[in-house]
Amino acid sequence: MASRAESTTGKFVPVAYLPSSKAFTKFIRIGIADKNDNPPYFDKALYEAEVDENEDIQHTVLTVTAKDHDESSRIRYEITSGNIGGAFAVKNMTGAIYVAGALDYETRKRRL
Ligand SMILES: [Ca+2]
Ligand SMILES: [Ca+2]
Repeated sequence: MASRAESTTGKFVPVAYLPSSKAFTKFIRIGIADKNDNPPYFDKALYEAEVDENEDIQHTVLTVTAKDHDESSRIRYEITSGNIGGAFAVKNMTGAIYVAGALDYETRKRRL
């Protein structure tokens, strides 16, 4: 019988051979890597928040959260449209949307 040992690299390697035969057993461990083949999705179809027009810059309005079925996905957030005047910004790692510029109710009533 061949015995086995786990090497430091995580592969099983044969450590003993049958003395009277050239036959031996190899142990191979196969890891399945998760390919990034699923698109991320938000946990809600619509996020709503109210923000006062006098709110401080950097004030977090709400935090959006996206998920992904792939283990290998790293999600980054950005605002791609609708952010006229740069009134809002998002922290790309956390999805926290915060006030980035002066808000004026009369001119930016329907911006997000
Ligand atoms: Ca996958
Ligand atoms: Ca993905």
